[in-house]
Amino acid sequence: MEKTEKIWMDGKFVDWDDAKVHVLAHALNYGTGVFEGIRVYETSKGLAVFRLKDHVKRLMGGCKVMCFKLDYTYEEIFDAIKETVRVNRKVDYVKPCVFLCGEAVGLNPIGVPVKFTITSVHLGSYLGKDAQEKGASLITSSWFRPWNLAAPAGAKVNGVYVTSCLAKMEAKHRGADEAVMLNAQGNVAECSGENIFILKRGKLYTSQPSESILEGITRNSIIDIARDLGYDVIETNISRIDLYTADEVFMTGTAAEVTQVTKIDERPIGDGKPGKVGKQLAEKFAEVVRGKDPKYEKWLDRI
Ligand code: PPE
Repeated sequence: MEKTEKIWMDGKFVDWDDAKVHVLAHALNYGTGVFEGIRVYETSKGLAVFRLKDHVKRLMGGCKVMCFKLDYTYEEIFDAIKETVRVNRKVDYVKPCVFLCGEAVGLNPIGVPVKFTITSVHLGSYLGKDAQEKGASLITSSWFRPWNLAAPAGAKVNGVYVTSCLAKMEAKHRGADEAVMLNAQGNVAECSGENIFILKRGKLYTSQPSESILEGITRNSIIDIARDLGYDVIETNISRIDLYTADEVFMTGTAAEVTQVTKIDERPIGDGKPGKVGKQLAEKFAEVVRGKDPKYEKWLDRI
């Protein structure tokens, strides 16, 4: 990973190389952290953070789930993220992380000190230019998405991402770009770091929040954008067969943005080429995040 200049750590900016924690940090051993991923875009009026308010709210919600005591208000977090972008300038992705940094052996997280860091990086294309332009290939992972009773699937909790890492590795080992995970019911949940949509008979479908998904901010943006363009969008449960037989499939995520899927488990999706509706939505999304459509200006926070 290419270094950037400064990392915000508990209210102060430190150099990249000085942003360190102890090897016995509780979060390192037990995954007790909550994080976010936020995109920054160049617009004609300078840099803008996409849906920062929603990301801060989700981060704070995750801290509530984990019973982390945050010493910062919503406004302070909001400003600190903007300040981190301002200080580092050439970044396109921000990763705030609240985690238990105290040195501890033993699971009990109560009373273990919390650290709050904000890192910003240059991420570029998350799944690679090829997948973004020509469509991604997926496998169905043998790892299931941790369901709502087994893990806080709806919050971005660090430890929960072990399953995503295993699924992603499985995809790479099998020569695919990404993995889709099923849930306890055998329905389609989501990908390792993206939500999933299908197009069937002209309507869009995406897994509903009770299907053990992370309710993605990009997902919610695409639902709004698609409805504004006149599409029916239905949040429901989706089967593996629905995926294979869909006319189009695409993934959404802050990092992956809107990425079309052209192959799943060696089966071509539709005619095996990126679909028209996915393309339309990807293009519209690219416009919206760059401040080219005043209707969605409310989603941008200028730096
Ligand atoms: N599901 C999961 C499991 C997930 O991690 C993400 C974000 C999404 C759905 C989409 O959510 P949203 O970004 O709010 O639209 N995954 C992050 C990448 C994880 C990583 O650190 O790598 C992201 O896109 O930032």
